[in-house]
Amino acid sequence: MKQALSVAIALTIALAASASPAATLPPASHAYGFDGDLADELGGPAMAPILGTVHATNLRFKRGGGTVVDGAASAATYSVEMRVKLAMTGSVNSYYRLLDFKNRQTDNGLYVYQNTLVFYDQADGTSNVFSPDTWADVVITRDGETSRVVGYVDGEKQFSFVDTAGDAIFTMPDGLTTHAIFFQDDLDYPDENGPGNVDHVRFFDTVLTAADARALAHGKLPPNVTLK
Ligand SMILES: [Ca+2]
Ligand SMILES: [Ca+2]
Repeated sequence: MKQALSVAIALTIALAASASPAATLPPASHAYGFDGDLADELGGPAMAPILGTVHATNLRFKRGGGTVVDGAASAATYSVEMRVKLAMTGSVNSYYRLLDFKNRQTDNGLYVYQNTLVFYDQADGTSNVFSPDTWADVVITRDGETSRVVGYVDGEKQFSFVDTAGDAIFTMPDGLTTHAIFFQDDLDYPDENGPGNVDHVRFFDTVLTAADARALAHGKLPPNVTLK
């Protein structure tokens, strides 16, 4: 009886937890856990590392390297989440590329600069949210209807701007697929990058909310994702 009661209590607690109004994340469109391989958990195109090696739980890339995927991002309306650790982020007066949208043809894009999330040359985030060699959860969203781009670090909003220039629209170099390049810098104003690790990258075809970004930063998984 005592055992039956405890089972009943456990069931009640479980039901209460599942019925709580916690944020429900939208499903990811592509998910890369880098847990020993480069596959998209959701069956899409695989990542292709550049000067990078996949380890048991993450991908490690050298200075000048990163990882690239074609056909995973939707061009103008999307969210991208990445959990990243850069060896150096603010110790020198330099930019560190996080994401390139234009097939390396422009200096514009998403960087860390002096421990701050920056969308060059549109918007700067809060100072000193990154630390060298420390994991951070970065989310960028773009709404194709309003052109609004929002950036988050560890669930906190960093910047918001209207991307009338289209700097955050993923280009289609072959006219067919989008091209997302992580950590490797452009050819226009190059070499703004450094070594680091990426634990996972997730794409969404929707605009995540601040609550979604916070949930991801706290380790909540999208409903169709299992790899962290
Ligand atoms: Ca650059
Ligand atoms: Ca991982």
